[in-house]
Amino acid sequence: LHSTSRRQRQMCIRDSKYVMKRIMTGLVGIVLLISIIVIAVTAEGDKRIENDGSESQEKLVTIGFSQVGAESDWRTANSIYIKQTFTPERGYDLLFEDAKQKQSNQIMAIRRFIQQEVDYIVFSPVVESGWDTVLEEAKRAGIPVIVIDRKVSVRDTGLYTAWIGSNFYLEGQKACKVLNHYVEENQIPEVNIVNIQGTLGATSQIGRTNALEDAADKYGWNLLAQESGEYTEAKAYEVMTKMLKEYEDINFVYCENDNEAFGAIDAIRDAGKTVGPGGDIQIISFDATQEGLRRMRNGEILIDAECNPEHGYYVEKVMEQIEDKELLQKEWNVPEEVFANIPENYEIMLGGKRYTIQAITEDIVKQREY
Ligand code: GYE
Repeated sequence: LHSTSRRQRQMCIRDSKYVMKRIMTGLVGIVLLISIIVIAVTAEGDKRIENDGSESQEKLVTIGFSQVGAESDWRTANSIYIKQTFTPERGYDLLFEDAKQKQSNQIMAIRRFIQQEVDYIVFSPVVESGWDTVLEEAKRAGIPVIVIDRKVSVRDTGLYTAWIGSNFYLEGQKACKVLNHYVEENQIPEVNIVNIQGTLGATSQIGRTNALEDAADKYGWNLLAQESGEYTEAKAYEVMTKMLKEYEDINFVYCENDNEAFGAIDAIRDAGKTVGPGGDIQIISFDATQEGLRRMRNGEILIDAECNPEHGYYVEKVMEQIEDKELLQKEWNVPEEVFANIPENYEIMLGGKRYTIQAITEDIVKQREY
């Protein structure tokens, strides 16, 4: 019995050892399995966090944007449209730099963008010349350059991918044609016009000034004086004040943007003269900003050729074409209108094309965003 019981005990012990071993093996297995699952889940989680971080950063397209400055209402609107287009929510990281109207600041900004290895460089050049070197550097770095608003004049047009902006000469031609219409209708015997120019050397200045010079030749206007108002209200006030002292018989001022028009209007009034219907001097302007159109509605401005500042949409279109490796278009002209303080719309013909001159209304002023 004893031996039996011993054997039985031994068997029992063996059995329980066996059972224990099985349990232990099972436990180790479970622990191992749990550990593996925990490690796997954690790793997956980590990976997901990593992915979230890097993926969204990877996805953001970096744009280095060098803006001319903040010299005018038009410029402010242009900056707003760029900032509204290139937001992080829309997949962009916009590096916005204000050059304060200095080309040297723009060149420095572009060099910084190259160092930062941005995906695109977008800029509005303050003047046309002097860009070859820095654009060659961008090209060597393989960064596409999109020029907006004013143009660059470079030896090799391959130094930039595309340009988006206005036909400034056409804007000037339209304004002059409307002015001629006004002169004929009102039987004004003599046009004594002064020209407050934009920033000298800027494409917008060159186009608008050339259109006026050509129109003065064509229609026989006396172009009394030309001087830059640097696209600012303050400078235009100064220039107009000086011109009024020099010439007594000015009856038209051709300002190359709205802010210059505002400065000129103040100078005219401070000199004891009047603007608008029945007044001494009539104002021609460009941009058609909200304030410009409001002043037209008030009678202060006679003609305002619109300059469309909404470039963001087109910049994005160009980028899409670059991404798809199918750049269809190098030069993009934005659509624009002409407004005048007239009772009714009418049409003009220019280069075989028809353009509507819009009579200013309260609705047009209200609809204008900036
Ligand atoms: O008309 C003026 C701005 O180049 C089109 O620059 C741009 C001009 C715009 O300062 O208001």
